[in-house]
Amino acid sequence: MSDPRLPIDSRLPILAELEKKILWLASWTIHNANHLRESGDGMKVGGHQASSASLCTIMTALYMAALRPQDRVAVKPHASPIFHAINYLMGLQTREKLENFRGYKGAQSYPSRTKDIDDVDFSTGSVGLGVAQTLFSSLTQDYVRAHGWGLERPEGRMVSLIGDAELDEGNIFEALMEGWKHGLRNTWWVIDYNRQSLDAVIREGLYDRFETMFRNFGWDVVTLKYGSIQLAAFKEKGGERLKAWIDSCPNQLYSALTFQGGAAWRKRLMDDLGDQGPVTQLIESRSDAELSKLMCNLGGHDLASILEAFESIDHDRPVCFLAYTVKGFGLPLAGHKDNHAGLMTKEQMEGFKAANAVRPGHEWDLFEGLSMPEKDVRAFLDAVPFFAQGRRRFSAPKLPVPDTLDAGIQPVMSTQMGFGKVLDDLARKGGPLADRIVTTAPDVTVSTNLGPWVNRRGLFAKASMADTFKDERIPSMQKWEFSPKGQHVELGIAEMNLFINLSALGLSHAIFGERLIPIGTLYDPFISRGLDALNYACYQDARFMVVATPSGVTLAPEGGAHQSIATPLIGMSQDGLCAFEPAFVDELAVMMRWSFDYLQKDGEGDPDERTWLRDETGGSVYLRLSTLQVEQPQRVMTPELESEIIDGAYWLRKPGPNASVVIAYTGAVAAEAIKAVGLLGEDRRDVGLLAITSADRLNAGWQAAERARQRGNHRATSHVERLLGGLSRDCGIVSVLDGHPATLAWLGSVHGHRQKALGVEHFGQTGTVADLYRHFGIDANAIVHAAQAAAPGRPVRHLKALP
Ligand SMILES: Cc1ncc(C[n+]2csc(CCOP(=O)(O)OP(=O)(O)O)c2C)c(N)n1
Ligand SMILES: [Mg+2]
Repeated sequence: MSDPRLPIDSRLPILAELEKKILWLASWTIHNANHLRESGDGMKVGGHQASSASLCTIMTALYMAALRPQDRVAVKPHASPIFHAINYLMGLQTREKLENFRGYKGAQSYPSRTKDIDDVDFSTGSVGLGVAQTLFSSLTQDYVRAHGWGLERPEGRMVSLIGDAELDEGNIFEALMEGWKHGLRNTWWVIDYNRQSLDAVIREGLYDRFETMFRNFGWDVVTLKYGSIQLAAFKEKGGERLKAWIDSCPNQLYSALTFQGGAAWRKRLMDDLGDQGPVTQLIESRSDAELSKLMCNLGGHDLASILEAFESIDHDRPVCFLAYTVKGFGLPLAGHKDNHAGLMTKEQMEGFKAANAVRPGHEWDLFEGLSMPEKDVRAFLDAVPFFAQGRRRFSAPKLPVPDTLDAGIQPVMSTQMGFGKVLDDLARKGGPLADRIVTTAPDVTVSTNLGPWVNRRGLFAKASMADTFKDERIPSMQKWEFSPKGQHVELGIAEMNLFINLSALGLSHAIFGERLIPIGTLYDPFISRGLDALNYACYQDARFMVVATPSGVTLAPEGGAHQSIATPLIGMSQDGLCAFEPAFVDELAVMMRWSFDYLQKDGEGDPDERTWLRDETGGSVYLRLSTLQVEQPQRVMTPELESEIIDGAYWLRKPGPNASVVIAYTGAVAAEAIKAVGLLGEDRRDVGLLAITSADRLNAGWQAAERARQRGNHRATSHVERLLGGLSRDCGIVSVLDGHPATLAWLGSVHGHRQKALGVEHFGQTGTVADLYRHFGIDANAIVHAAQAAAPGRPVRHLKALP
């Protein structure tokens, strides 16, 4: 009966039963959880009830009929109870988790790939991001298949269920533009056009804006406005006038009448349309309940129209379904403008329970209250195509990572140059890892030094496109040839798109069973522009490397507007993202090699007892690089040094036994720190120089060791505790970086040392690097000054007075 080849009519009765069941289970989940909360901590479960109900019909049609196992869905955040209810029906969600909806370890408020047990394809929560994720996921599918991978699996559709107010989010428009450029296919967006947002009823005429916009971007638009009951009524005598009235009715009024119900509809329709003739007859021939049913029978609540619309799509062009719905459909809250946080009262729930023929104590029973034989329903569920092949989450084998990476080290160079060299070398040598790397950048490919890689590996496009400049023999450094085998995805400037693209590419192993190693580059300050999307990508456990360059005030004359201050703190605080900031290119090569492995890990979360970090779980990586050319150390990379670089810090100069001060630096200011140690040499003994390669990992290890000790493991010691453990109690620490001083300001707390934390707190000033380091107090002189204050003793003779 669930066979999609069967006529829609034969599936409708059972789908209608399931729709009712799903709405019941979702509503009960919310009510039950709220009831428990009210008697407990008083937290209110708002926002879900009405918002879920408006998508229930559409989701029933999709999950129970139209979707195929290869399709992937992003569900509007507040429709999670419907999603969980569907999964519960299918045996993929537990009663225990539903009873604990929104509680500790219970089913999540918004579908979560990483935290929910049911088969969530894409997490949602921050509105707009899941929508764009489906678009980029479809582009990822095209990328994977164009490279000849995963062809044994059928192509899937990437489906997003979108709240109408969700379309206010600008990132959706940015994504639409990118989709158009890349020839988007296989993407369905279903807009839950209930004309209500969280606070309000939306503007009149939005429909036309939506329709024109989607058509402009090359999408098909399918409107689901009238349900079959309405369509039949329009054919009755006077029906045309009723249709015209519906079409011109303001959103606010439609909502208000929906809430008020049959009698109110009757009064209003009679006042506006009553003609003592056919229209009056059309209205009068219906009871209040029938009239209400007719007026609420919008396209988005009519299973037959929805199924027909979905099943009639026989092409791969992107389609926007604009489905008229009623927020709170089927519930007493339907249509009320304040219903977003509305909940059914106990009395209303009792009535709803009775209407669903659910006996007290049987609320969670799967087949309670159904009017069809249980075995028929079971047989239908067992054969629902979407779920028929079990869990749809894949894995992919790990790609081997070379033992070392060659960064073509020159005596003087920048970390950004080193990054370009590593990729260039990988591109030249080839191999499985190089073939699976996909780079992407928001219009900064050349300026972030991806040029050499792109020259070797080409730009990706579904259709080949020659480089006209090359054909015309015009000399150019960049060979911009597009082909289906290209490995660089060029994006427009929108940084949100960069991160969502990384999110989609970085889930390829799980969604399409084909591993990619995505590397995205951008200017460091613009991380903030795409920050929510970056957070979203990490939350979904997508795996990628983000390389940000240039960074800090070190970009100097490039302009004050492009300086980044907060990004080192973002690197430390972003869960799922491991942040490094190398000073030297040999460090960078070590970090990148380690990262290629780390991106592919998916092991258990037991901490490594040396660092207390949970590296086996893997994650994404952020490299904060610089364009400043600095003298590179002449040294041999030993396994010990490698491991310290990865752990987050090493002594570039070990402090002697009588050290009264140590300098701890990160990144581009290395040369200043080295110079400061030289200047201090005559007046402070045994000064140590600590190279911090990852404040993030150093801090995380320290915090984790502290927690382990609190749990009774007294021997737990982190890397930073060992590094600083040998310093005498009254040794001072000066920390310095081109970024916010708080990044390293915690070092003194590790063993209780006095600390001066230098860094950048203001931005916008332009000048040379020397001007700016002096201006912000992160040059050698400022470091010496801080060292003198941190380690009292005789005045340091090389110290210049601070301006
Ligand atoms: C980025 C972001 N901002 C704000 C919110 C809070 N929020 C949740 S749903 C919502 C609007 C709901 O309107 P709509 O998308 O039309 O869905 P409906 O409730 O009508 O189903 C808002 C503002 C959010 N989840 N994400
Ligand atoms: Mg809405």
